[in-house]
Amino acid sequence: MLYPQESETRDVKDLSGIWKFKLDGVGRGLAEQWYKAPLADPIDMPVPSSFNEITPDKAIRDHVGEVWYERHLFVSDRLQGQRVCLRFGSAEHTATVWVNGTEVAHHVGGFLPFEADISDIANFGGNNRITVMVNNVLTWDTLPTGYIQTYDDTNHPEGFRIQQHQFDFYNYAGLNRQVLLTSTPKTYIEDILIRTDRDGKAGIVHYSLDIAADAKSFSAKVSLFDEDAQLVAASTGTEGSMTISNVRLWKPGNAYLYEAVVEVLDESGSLVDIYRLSLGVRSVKVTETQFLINDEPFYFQGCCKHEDMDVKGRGFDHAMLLKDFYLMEWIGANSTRTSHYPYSEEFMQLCDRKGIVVIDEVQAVGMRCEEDSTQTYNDTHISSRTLAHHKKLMAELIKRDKNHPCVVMWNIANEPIVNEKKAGEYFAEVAATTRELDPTRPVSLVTGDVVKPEECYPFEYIDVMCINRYHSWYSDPGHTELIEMQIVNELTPWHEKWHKPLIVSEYGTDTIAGMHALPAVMFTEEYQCEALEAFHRGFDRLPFMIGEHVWNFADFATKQGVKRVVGNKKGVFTRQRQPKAAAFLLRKRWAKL
Ligand code: GCB
Repeated sequence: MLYPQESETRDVKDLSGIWKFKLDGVGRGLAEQWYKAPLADPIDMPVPSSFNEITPDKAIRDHVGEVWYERHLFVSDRLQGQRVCLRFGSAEHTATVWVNGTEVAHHVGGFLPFEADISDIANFGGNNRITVMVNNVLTWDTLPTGYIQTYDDTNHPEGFRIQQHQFDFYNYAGLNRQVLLTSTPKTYIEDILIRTDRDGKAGIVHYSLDIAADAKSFSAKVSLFDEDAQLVAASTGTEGSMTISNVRLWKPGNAYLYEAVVEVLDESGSLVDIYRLSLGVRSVKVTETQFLINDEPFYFQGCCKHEDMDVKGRGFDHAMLLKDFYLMEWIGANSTRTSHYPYSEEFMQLCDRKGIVVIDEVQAVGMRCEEDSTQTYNDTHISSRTLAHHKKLMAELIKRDKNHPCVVMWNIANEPIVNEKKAGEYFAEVAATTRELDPTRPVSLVTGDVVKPEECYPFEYIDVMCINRYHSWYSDPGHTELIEMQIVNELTPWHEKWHKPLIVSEYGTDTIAGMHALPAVMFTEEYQCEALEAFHRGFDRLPFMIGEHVWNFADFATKQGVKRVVGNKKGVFTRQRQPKAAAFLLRKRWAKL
């Protein structure tokens, strides 16, 4: 799915602003057809933003179920005859959209974009009512997974229910990314697939175009420009290859981007549609002990992140986006993982431009059934329905992110239960689907489970092992002196079993900024530094390690619980993006690596 863009033939209107909003306390809006008329007694709500923390109302913050958004939109007469769409960057987690009372889209799966074609029903030259119902409920059939807990006792009022889930970030919901009104001609470039190769000093760019056509005859032309706007190659047709002699490669920390200008022309040679796509030429390969980008060994260094901030929750914000990039640059990060869901398209574009390498993770998180002893992979928990949804989300993610040079690997899940045989069968299928959709990138899976390597069944089907470890935190609390030995003793057998390279994809300690102790104790800044240093001594002894991602870039919100003090405090920056002592330590280490 192409990112919306303005061009000679396309328009984009940003619908960010204040929308109307209404909580659907007991879920009667659909039955009462709230989409048929303006919402009764709405309040104001910003878009994009999570709705949870905008008001002081606990009922809104903790709401489980449906919420409704509405706004009026003037659609210009000029757009008559165009393909006019509403495009949602992300609605968490399920959304239904109506325009003037008619349903135009339904999408399951937050974090990924979807659009609604309103060309045939929009009131051109007049006002239109957009109504969106967003549901934040997670079930065993959705990703992330979750379930609704209800109570049948005298300690809870009738109807009391909570959303249970086995993941460690706040279930912020709503219209979290921009909503846009887009228009293209009816014959338009629907999708572009770019794959790149190298041949000596030359770069080869293979392309294939999907053109949605309402006219039978058209021709396509692709021109490739370098960063100085010089034409370096060109081709015609909906499929082809172009050669760039003396190619400038896209490299980590040194990104070079070409621009493909794709044009569709009618029989008389007049322009019908035009789209400009940034692309980078680079290769990715995995050996038993190395991750090669452009045939050079690459070591992943950086932090995992979250889309998380005060007030807006997971709401998209340009200022925070850039703040985080400047801090990633300052700390010396060359990579990140989109833990635990696809990040905004704007984030991916910046990674392309700044040369930040990305492990792109789908929202397969919380895949654990720990409330009883039942197996996780069965028909009542993680079932064939979850698997079908998982594959659909992989397809949507790959469709969205396939052309980003920054994306070097697809991560198909974070910390699912791995030691059931059925986990092997489940992830064999997800990995196969992923490879079928994109044979050019390796596949990884993250485990945090301390099991015997041979009992991590999904690892048979992936290319890179990602392992999360919290020595001296969740195990042996207080004993940082054990970390180096445990890392070496524990990780070596994983490589001996699987002969695949390994990234420690999470390690860290909760740390309250400004808390100090000597000797160090848990939760102090000294303890975080001591632990990270000990991990690093271990990592430096393991030749099959290809990366270290600290958990986490910044403190972030979680659900409330006895293990969390106003959220997860494992950030090396605070939630307001101020450095803890560990940030300086990492900056020093990563400058040297
Ligand atoms: C993990 C999870 C991450 C948590 C982290 C922690 O293994 O992948 O989502 O936030 O541990 O801090 O416990």
